[in-house]
Amino acid sequence: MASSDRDKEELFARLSIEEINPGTFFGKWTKSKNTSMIKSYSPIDGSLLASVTSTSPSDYDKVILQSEKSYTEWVEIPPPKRGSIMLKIGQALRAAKEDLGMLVTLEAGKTISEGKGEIQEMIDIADFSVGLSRQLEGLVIASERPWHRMMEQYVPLGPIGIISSFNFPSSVWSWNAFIAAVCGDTSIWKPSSKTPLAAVAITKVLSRILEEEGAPQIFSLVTGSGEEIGSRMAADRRIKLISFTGSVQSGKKVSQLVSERLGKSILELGGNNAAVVSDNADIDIALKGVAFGALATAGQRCTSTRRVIVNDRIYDAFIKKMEKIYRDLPVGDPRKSGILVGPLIDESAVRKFESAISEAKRQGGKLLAGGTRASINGGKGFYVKPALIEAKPDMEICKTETFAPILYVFKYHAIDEAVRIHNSVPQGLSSSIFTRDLLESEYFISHRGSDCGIVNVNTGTAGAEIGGAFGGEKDTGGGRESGSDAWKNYMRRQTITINYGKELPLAQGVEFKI
Ligand code: UN1
Repeated sequence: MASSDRDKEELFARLSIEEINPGTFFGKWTKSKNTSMIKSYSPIDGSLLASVTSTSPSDYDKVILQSEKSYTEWVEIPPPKRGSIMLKIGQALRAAKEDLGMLVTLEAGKTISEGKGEIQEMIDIADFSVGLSRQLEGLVIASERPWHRMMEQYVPLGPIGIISSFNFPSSVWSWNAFIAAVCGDTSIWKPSSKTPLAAVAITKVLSRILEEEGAPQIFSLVTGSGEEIGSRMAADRRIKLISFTGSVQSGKKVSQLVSERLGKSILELGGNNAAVVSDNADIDIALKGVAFGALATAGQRCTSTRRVIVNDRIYDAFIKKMEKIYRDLPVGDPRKSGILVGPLIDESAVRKFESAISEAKRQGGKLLAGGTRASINGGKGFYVKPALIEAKPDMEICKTETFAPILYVFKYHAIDEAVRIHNSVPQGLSSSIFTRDLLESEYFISHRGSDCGIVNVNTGTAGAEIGGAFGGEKDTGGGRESGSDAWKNYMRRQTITINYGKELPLAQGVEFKI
């Protein structure tokens, strides 16, 4: 446990993190001159962890040129060989799991278990990418013309850009970077300015493995604000795909810049996820699933449960139990064992939490538990007592995503009403129903049910495995990353027709005599 300055110093030494870190990597580390410093503060106690030099415009160009050059070498390595390098990367991450997990705890304020879980998620996607490296398959399609064959294959894109968010400072990047790597792409990472250290530490681990393997440096790093570097990347034609994780508002700007140049994008934007708790639910499972969904990462996940829709026959009993969970919640320093809710990322997140609660009250909501600042670590750090609010589904505040632990509770009578409430928000990432009734569960997962990209039964909205495609509909942006066939986003599709005959028959029976 990095409880003292000495522990922190030792951790930083093992991860080769300095007091002032270069924030630019393009095969070598560079501290850009005359640029602003990005200061990484720990939300645990507000202390300065270290600083990172942001990337200057001329160094940004060097990064792109190096990524393009690395691509020309990397793309010539057969995919299964790329996979065996990813195997080594997965092993290196296993070896560094404790240290990297602790860094995520220090920088993002996650509990120890969640910090390690985040590194495990990277290891999982590294393993997945190894298998995938031998399964980048295409199709053979029946041709309508004699002596013709049609095929479909996927070829690499080139350098791609990944703009990641503070709440998953490493794993969401790896969903993109590792899959793109076995597909043959190189990647340029711009992490959140709230969590640049995790990105520096991870890039150090990975660049060492690539060097040992004699592979080109395919994982580059740039740092700086979204407005500057993020927008530059989005508008840069040399970056074939932008994968963006963040707010709906920023996602719309990124999407406009990318589509202006007809580039590709993957958008993983906000969620406003709900759980339906039926009177047929196993109540203990439902309580745990809803609580984890609402409270993990202090409600700062895209997948966090923000609304719970409870059947009126069990409403009172369920809410009473939920209130007790909220009243007894261990909020505190996330390095301590037993703590379930750590701090929010910064002061502005606390302010947004407070103003959403006042707004909810103004719109008719009733605060059942929590909803105030919590004084931990002598008032330093950004802790709050998660809020449980009885509300009405049509309240405007319940349709917006506040990136903080606020759970709105609604009542329903019939399942179609629950689904209507569920789908009545602009966002569409994750959803869940707790029920042991097969008919209800089938209804919820059918086209009549949840309108989200992720639909769960008897497990909460948060905590997806890497094996499935991750992403959502409506304002969530429609992107898919991580498992399943999301790899296809990191390649371009070619439809190929081969004539191996002695004539030139035309499709659709068209005649053309010369
Ligand atoms: C996010 O919040 O951006 O499903 C990603 C989950 C995690 C990933 C969340 N595996 O909650």
